[in-house]
Amino acid sequence: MFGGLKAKLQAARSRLGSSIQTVITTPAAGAGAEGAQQEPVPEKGKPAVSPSTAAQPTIVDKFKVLLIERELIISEKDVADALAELELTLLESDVALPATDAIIAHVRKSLVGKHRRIGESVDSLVVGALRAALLDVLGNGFDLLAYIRTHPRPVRILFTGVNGTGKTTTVAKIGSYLKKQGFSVVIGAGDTYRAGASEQIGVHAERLGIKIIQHPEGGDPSAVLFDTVQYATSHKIDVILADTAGRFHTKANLMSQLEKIKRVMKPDLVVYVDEAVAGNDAVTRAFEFDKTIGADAVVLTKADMDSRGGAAISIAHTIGKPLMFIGTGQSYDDIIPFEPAKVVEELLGDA
Ligand SMILES: Nc1nc2c(ncn2[C@@H]2O[C@H](COP(=O)(O)OP(=O)(O)OP(=O)(O)O)[C@@H](O)[C@H]2O)c(=O)[nH]1
Ligand SMILES: [Mg+2]
Repeated sequence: MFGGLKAKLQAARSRLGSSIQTVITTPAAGAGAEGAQQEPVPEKGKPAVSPSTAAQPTIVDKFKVLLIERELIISEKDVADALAELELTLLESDVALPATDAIIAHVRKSLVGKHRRIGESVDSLVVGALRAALLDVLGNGFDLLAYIRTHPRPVRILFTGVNGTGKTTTVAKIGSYLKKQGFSVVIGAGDTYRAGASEQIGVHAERLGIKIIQHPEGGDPSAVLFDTVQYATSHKIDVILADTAGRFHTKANLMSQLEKIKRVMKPDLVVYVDEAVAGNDAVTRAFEFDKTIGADAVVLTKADMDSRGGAAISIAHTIGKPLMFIGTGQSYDDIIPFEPAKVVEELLGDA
């Protein structure tokens, strides 16, 4: 998952590290580490130590483990090239422009200026800056289990999004996940539009042993979901998962159908589902859906097929709504709650 982005971030990390290393070890570079980079002042009567005989930085000094023992001052200029490369890397990885700008600004703010971090290596300074910047744009995620535990039952969750992104599969996966966590679940087959859609979700529900409410194809999806709410209420079910037909936000009639579903079903959460592989398109569509119909959280599917990771990095920051789950395959267990700290450790880890 996001292997390409991980490799690129590793390269950016080394590049930033060596830019800072240059500040420490090269006398002429930047404002530099005061003292550490200055030529030794010759004592009166003694010859100056020639550069060739002065202690050269060892290989250990040059890489990662050089300790910053004095006040290090990194100027904007010292890291400008490395930051420009990082910016390009993020954009190439399909990280949306506002998220890229935020990451660069955060890293710059962390690195430029004075540092008095005795014993800290250059690499950990850089990793700390990247970690903080990524965590900043990733937000807090969304703890669905905590949400369900703290809200009146049945908790009503409506899934929306464009065609073929994995809504139905996600409904099944989340149904399975919640069942394993001990919650009772009912699925509403709200896609009465696409041929075979109701049958598709019916097969999932049967395999998972989850109750499903269905109407004949071509019926009003609001009516199906109304019945689903009635069933859940009378049977004291914890969670309603409502599937819907895929649609684009530009289709006014289909969006007004979704408005009607919302009025009738009164969802507690509207979850926008898109595929991580769509990159920037997913971010743009999520933004449009949120504007048109509203979205409380996002699920990104097909992360297993996405090397670039751009959508996952930028979607929460760009639309201002948390990423809740990531889909990582076609099996029911291939879904993971989105935990920003874990994702950042994975991206910046040495493995
Ligand atoms: N690799 C991978 N495939 C997935 C994932 N999630 C869904 N899929 C596949 O994507 C395809 C479409 O999934 P659906 O769940 O039918 O998508 P949908 O959004 O309900 O589609 P419509 O109802 O037609 O709009 C299926 O072949 C799924 O198996 C995922 O996380 N990883
Ligand atoms: Mg579907």
